[in-house]
Amino acid sequence: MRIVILGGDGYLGWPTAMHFASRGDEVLALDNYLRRRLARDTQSEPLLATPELPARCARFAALTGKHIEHRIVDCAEDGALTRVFAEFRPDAAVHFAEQPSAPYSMRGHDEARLTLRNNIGTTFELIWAVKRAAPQCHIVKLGSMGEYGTPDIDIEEGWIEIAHKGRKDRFLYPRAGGSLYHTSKILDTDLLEFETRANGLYATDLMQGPVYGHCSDEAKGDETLFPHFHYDDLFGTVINRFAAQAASGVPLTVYGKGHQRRGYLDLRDTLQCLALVVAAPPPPGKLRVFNQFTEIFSVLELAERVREVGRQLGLDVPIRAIGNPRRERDEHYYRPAHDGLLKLGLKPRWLSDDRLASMIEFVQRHRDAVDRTRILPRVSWV
Ligand code: USQ
Repeated sequence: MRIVILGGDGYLGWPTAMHFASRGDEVLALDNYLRRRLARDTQSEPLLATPELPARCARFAALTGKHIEHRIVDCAEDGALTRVFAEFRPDAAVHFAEQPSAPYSMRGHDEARLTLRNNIGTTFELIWAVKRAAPQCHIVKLGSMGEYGTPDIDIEEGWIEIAHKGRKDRFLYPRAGGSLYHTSKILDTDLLEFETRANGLYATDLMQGPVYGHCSDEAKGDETLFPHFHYDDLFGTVINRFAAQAASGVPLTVYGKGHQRRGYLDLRDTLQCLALVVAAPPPPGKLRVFNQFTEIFSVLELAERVREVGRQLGLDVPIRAIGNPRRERDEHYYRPAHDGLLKLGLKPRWLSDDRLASMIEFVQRHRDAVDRTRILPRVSWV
């Protein structure tokens, strides 16, 4: 297949590019290095300085003989994607080209504005590129489980049937984001739903939970092919952060009581989900939604798992509850459905001690690069 990846330099985009290229697909990775720039601007650079796309693609080709084409392009720029799509004619477009951090989006006016403009702008341009240049192309957009918030009822997969005054209809599941970032994801889901319905497009939205892991199999252990590993408060997700904290002797930063529950998945399972979804496009005209996670944990359960694995590695890993910088419930009901991807064939990898140990050991090898000043939360929305 011909697969274009928007945000092909990112934590998920780069492993996705390697994954499809390894299978023999023709892959084009697009990126404008926005995430690298935002990380520099906020003193939140990843643990290792990852090579830019030309060097990564060359290294991957030398290691595997597989080719990843790349282009430095701003996906939100007027018409840029349409020009790329007219030339490349993708069968599928995987859309990661969004500002992905909730704390970054809550830092101030400029960060909120950038998040909103970039995330809606890239989705808008993608939809028009498909409409104008590749109408059969399957749009696979990364959504977020955080779009739903933590309602006091079961969360369905994207759609819910509502009975009201004796009549029934199906609607997008009600959503309530916990940050401006999550709200931007709600808006782009609504945009994609409308355009899919109005124009008979092929589209899937993946409501993904926080991802963990420092590498995917396709990197074959070569650290120059690992994705950006963020352990900072802005771009690091919680399990990666806890692994880095355990490795560098920083107490695990549990926000609030730590009872907040989320659905998590291994980076390698993100790749598995994408491959399954791309192989089975939905019928045209109706947005398909999957809830993309494999296991639910509370933050405290995660901290205890990391402490235990740290202990097995001979590390003393204290847990420190700190005031929650976010406005989120830490006691709540949480029962989201997630059958769709399992029915497509997903074989989940459960969070294992081995995976946690290899993440901690990875950070230990680069312990000197850890900057402790970027671990405690620097942004509060309370
Ligand atoms: N948390 C802590 N301590 C920390 C960091 C986080 O207790 O040091 C807590 C947070 O308060 C939250 C949970 O861990 O309750 C998850 O936080 P996170 O930073 O791992 O994830 P989040 O900000 O929600 O965002 C991440 C990705 C985002 C994706 C989202 C999926 O950055 O792109 O959309 O996960 S979800 O969380 O389901 O919305």
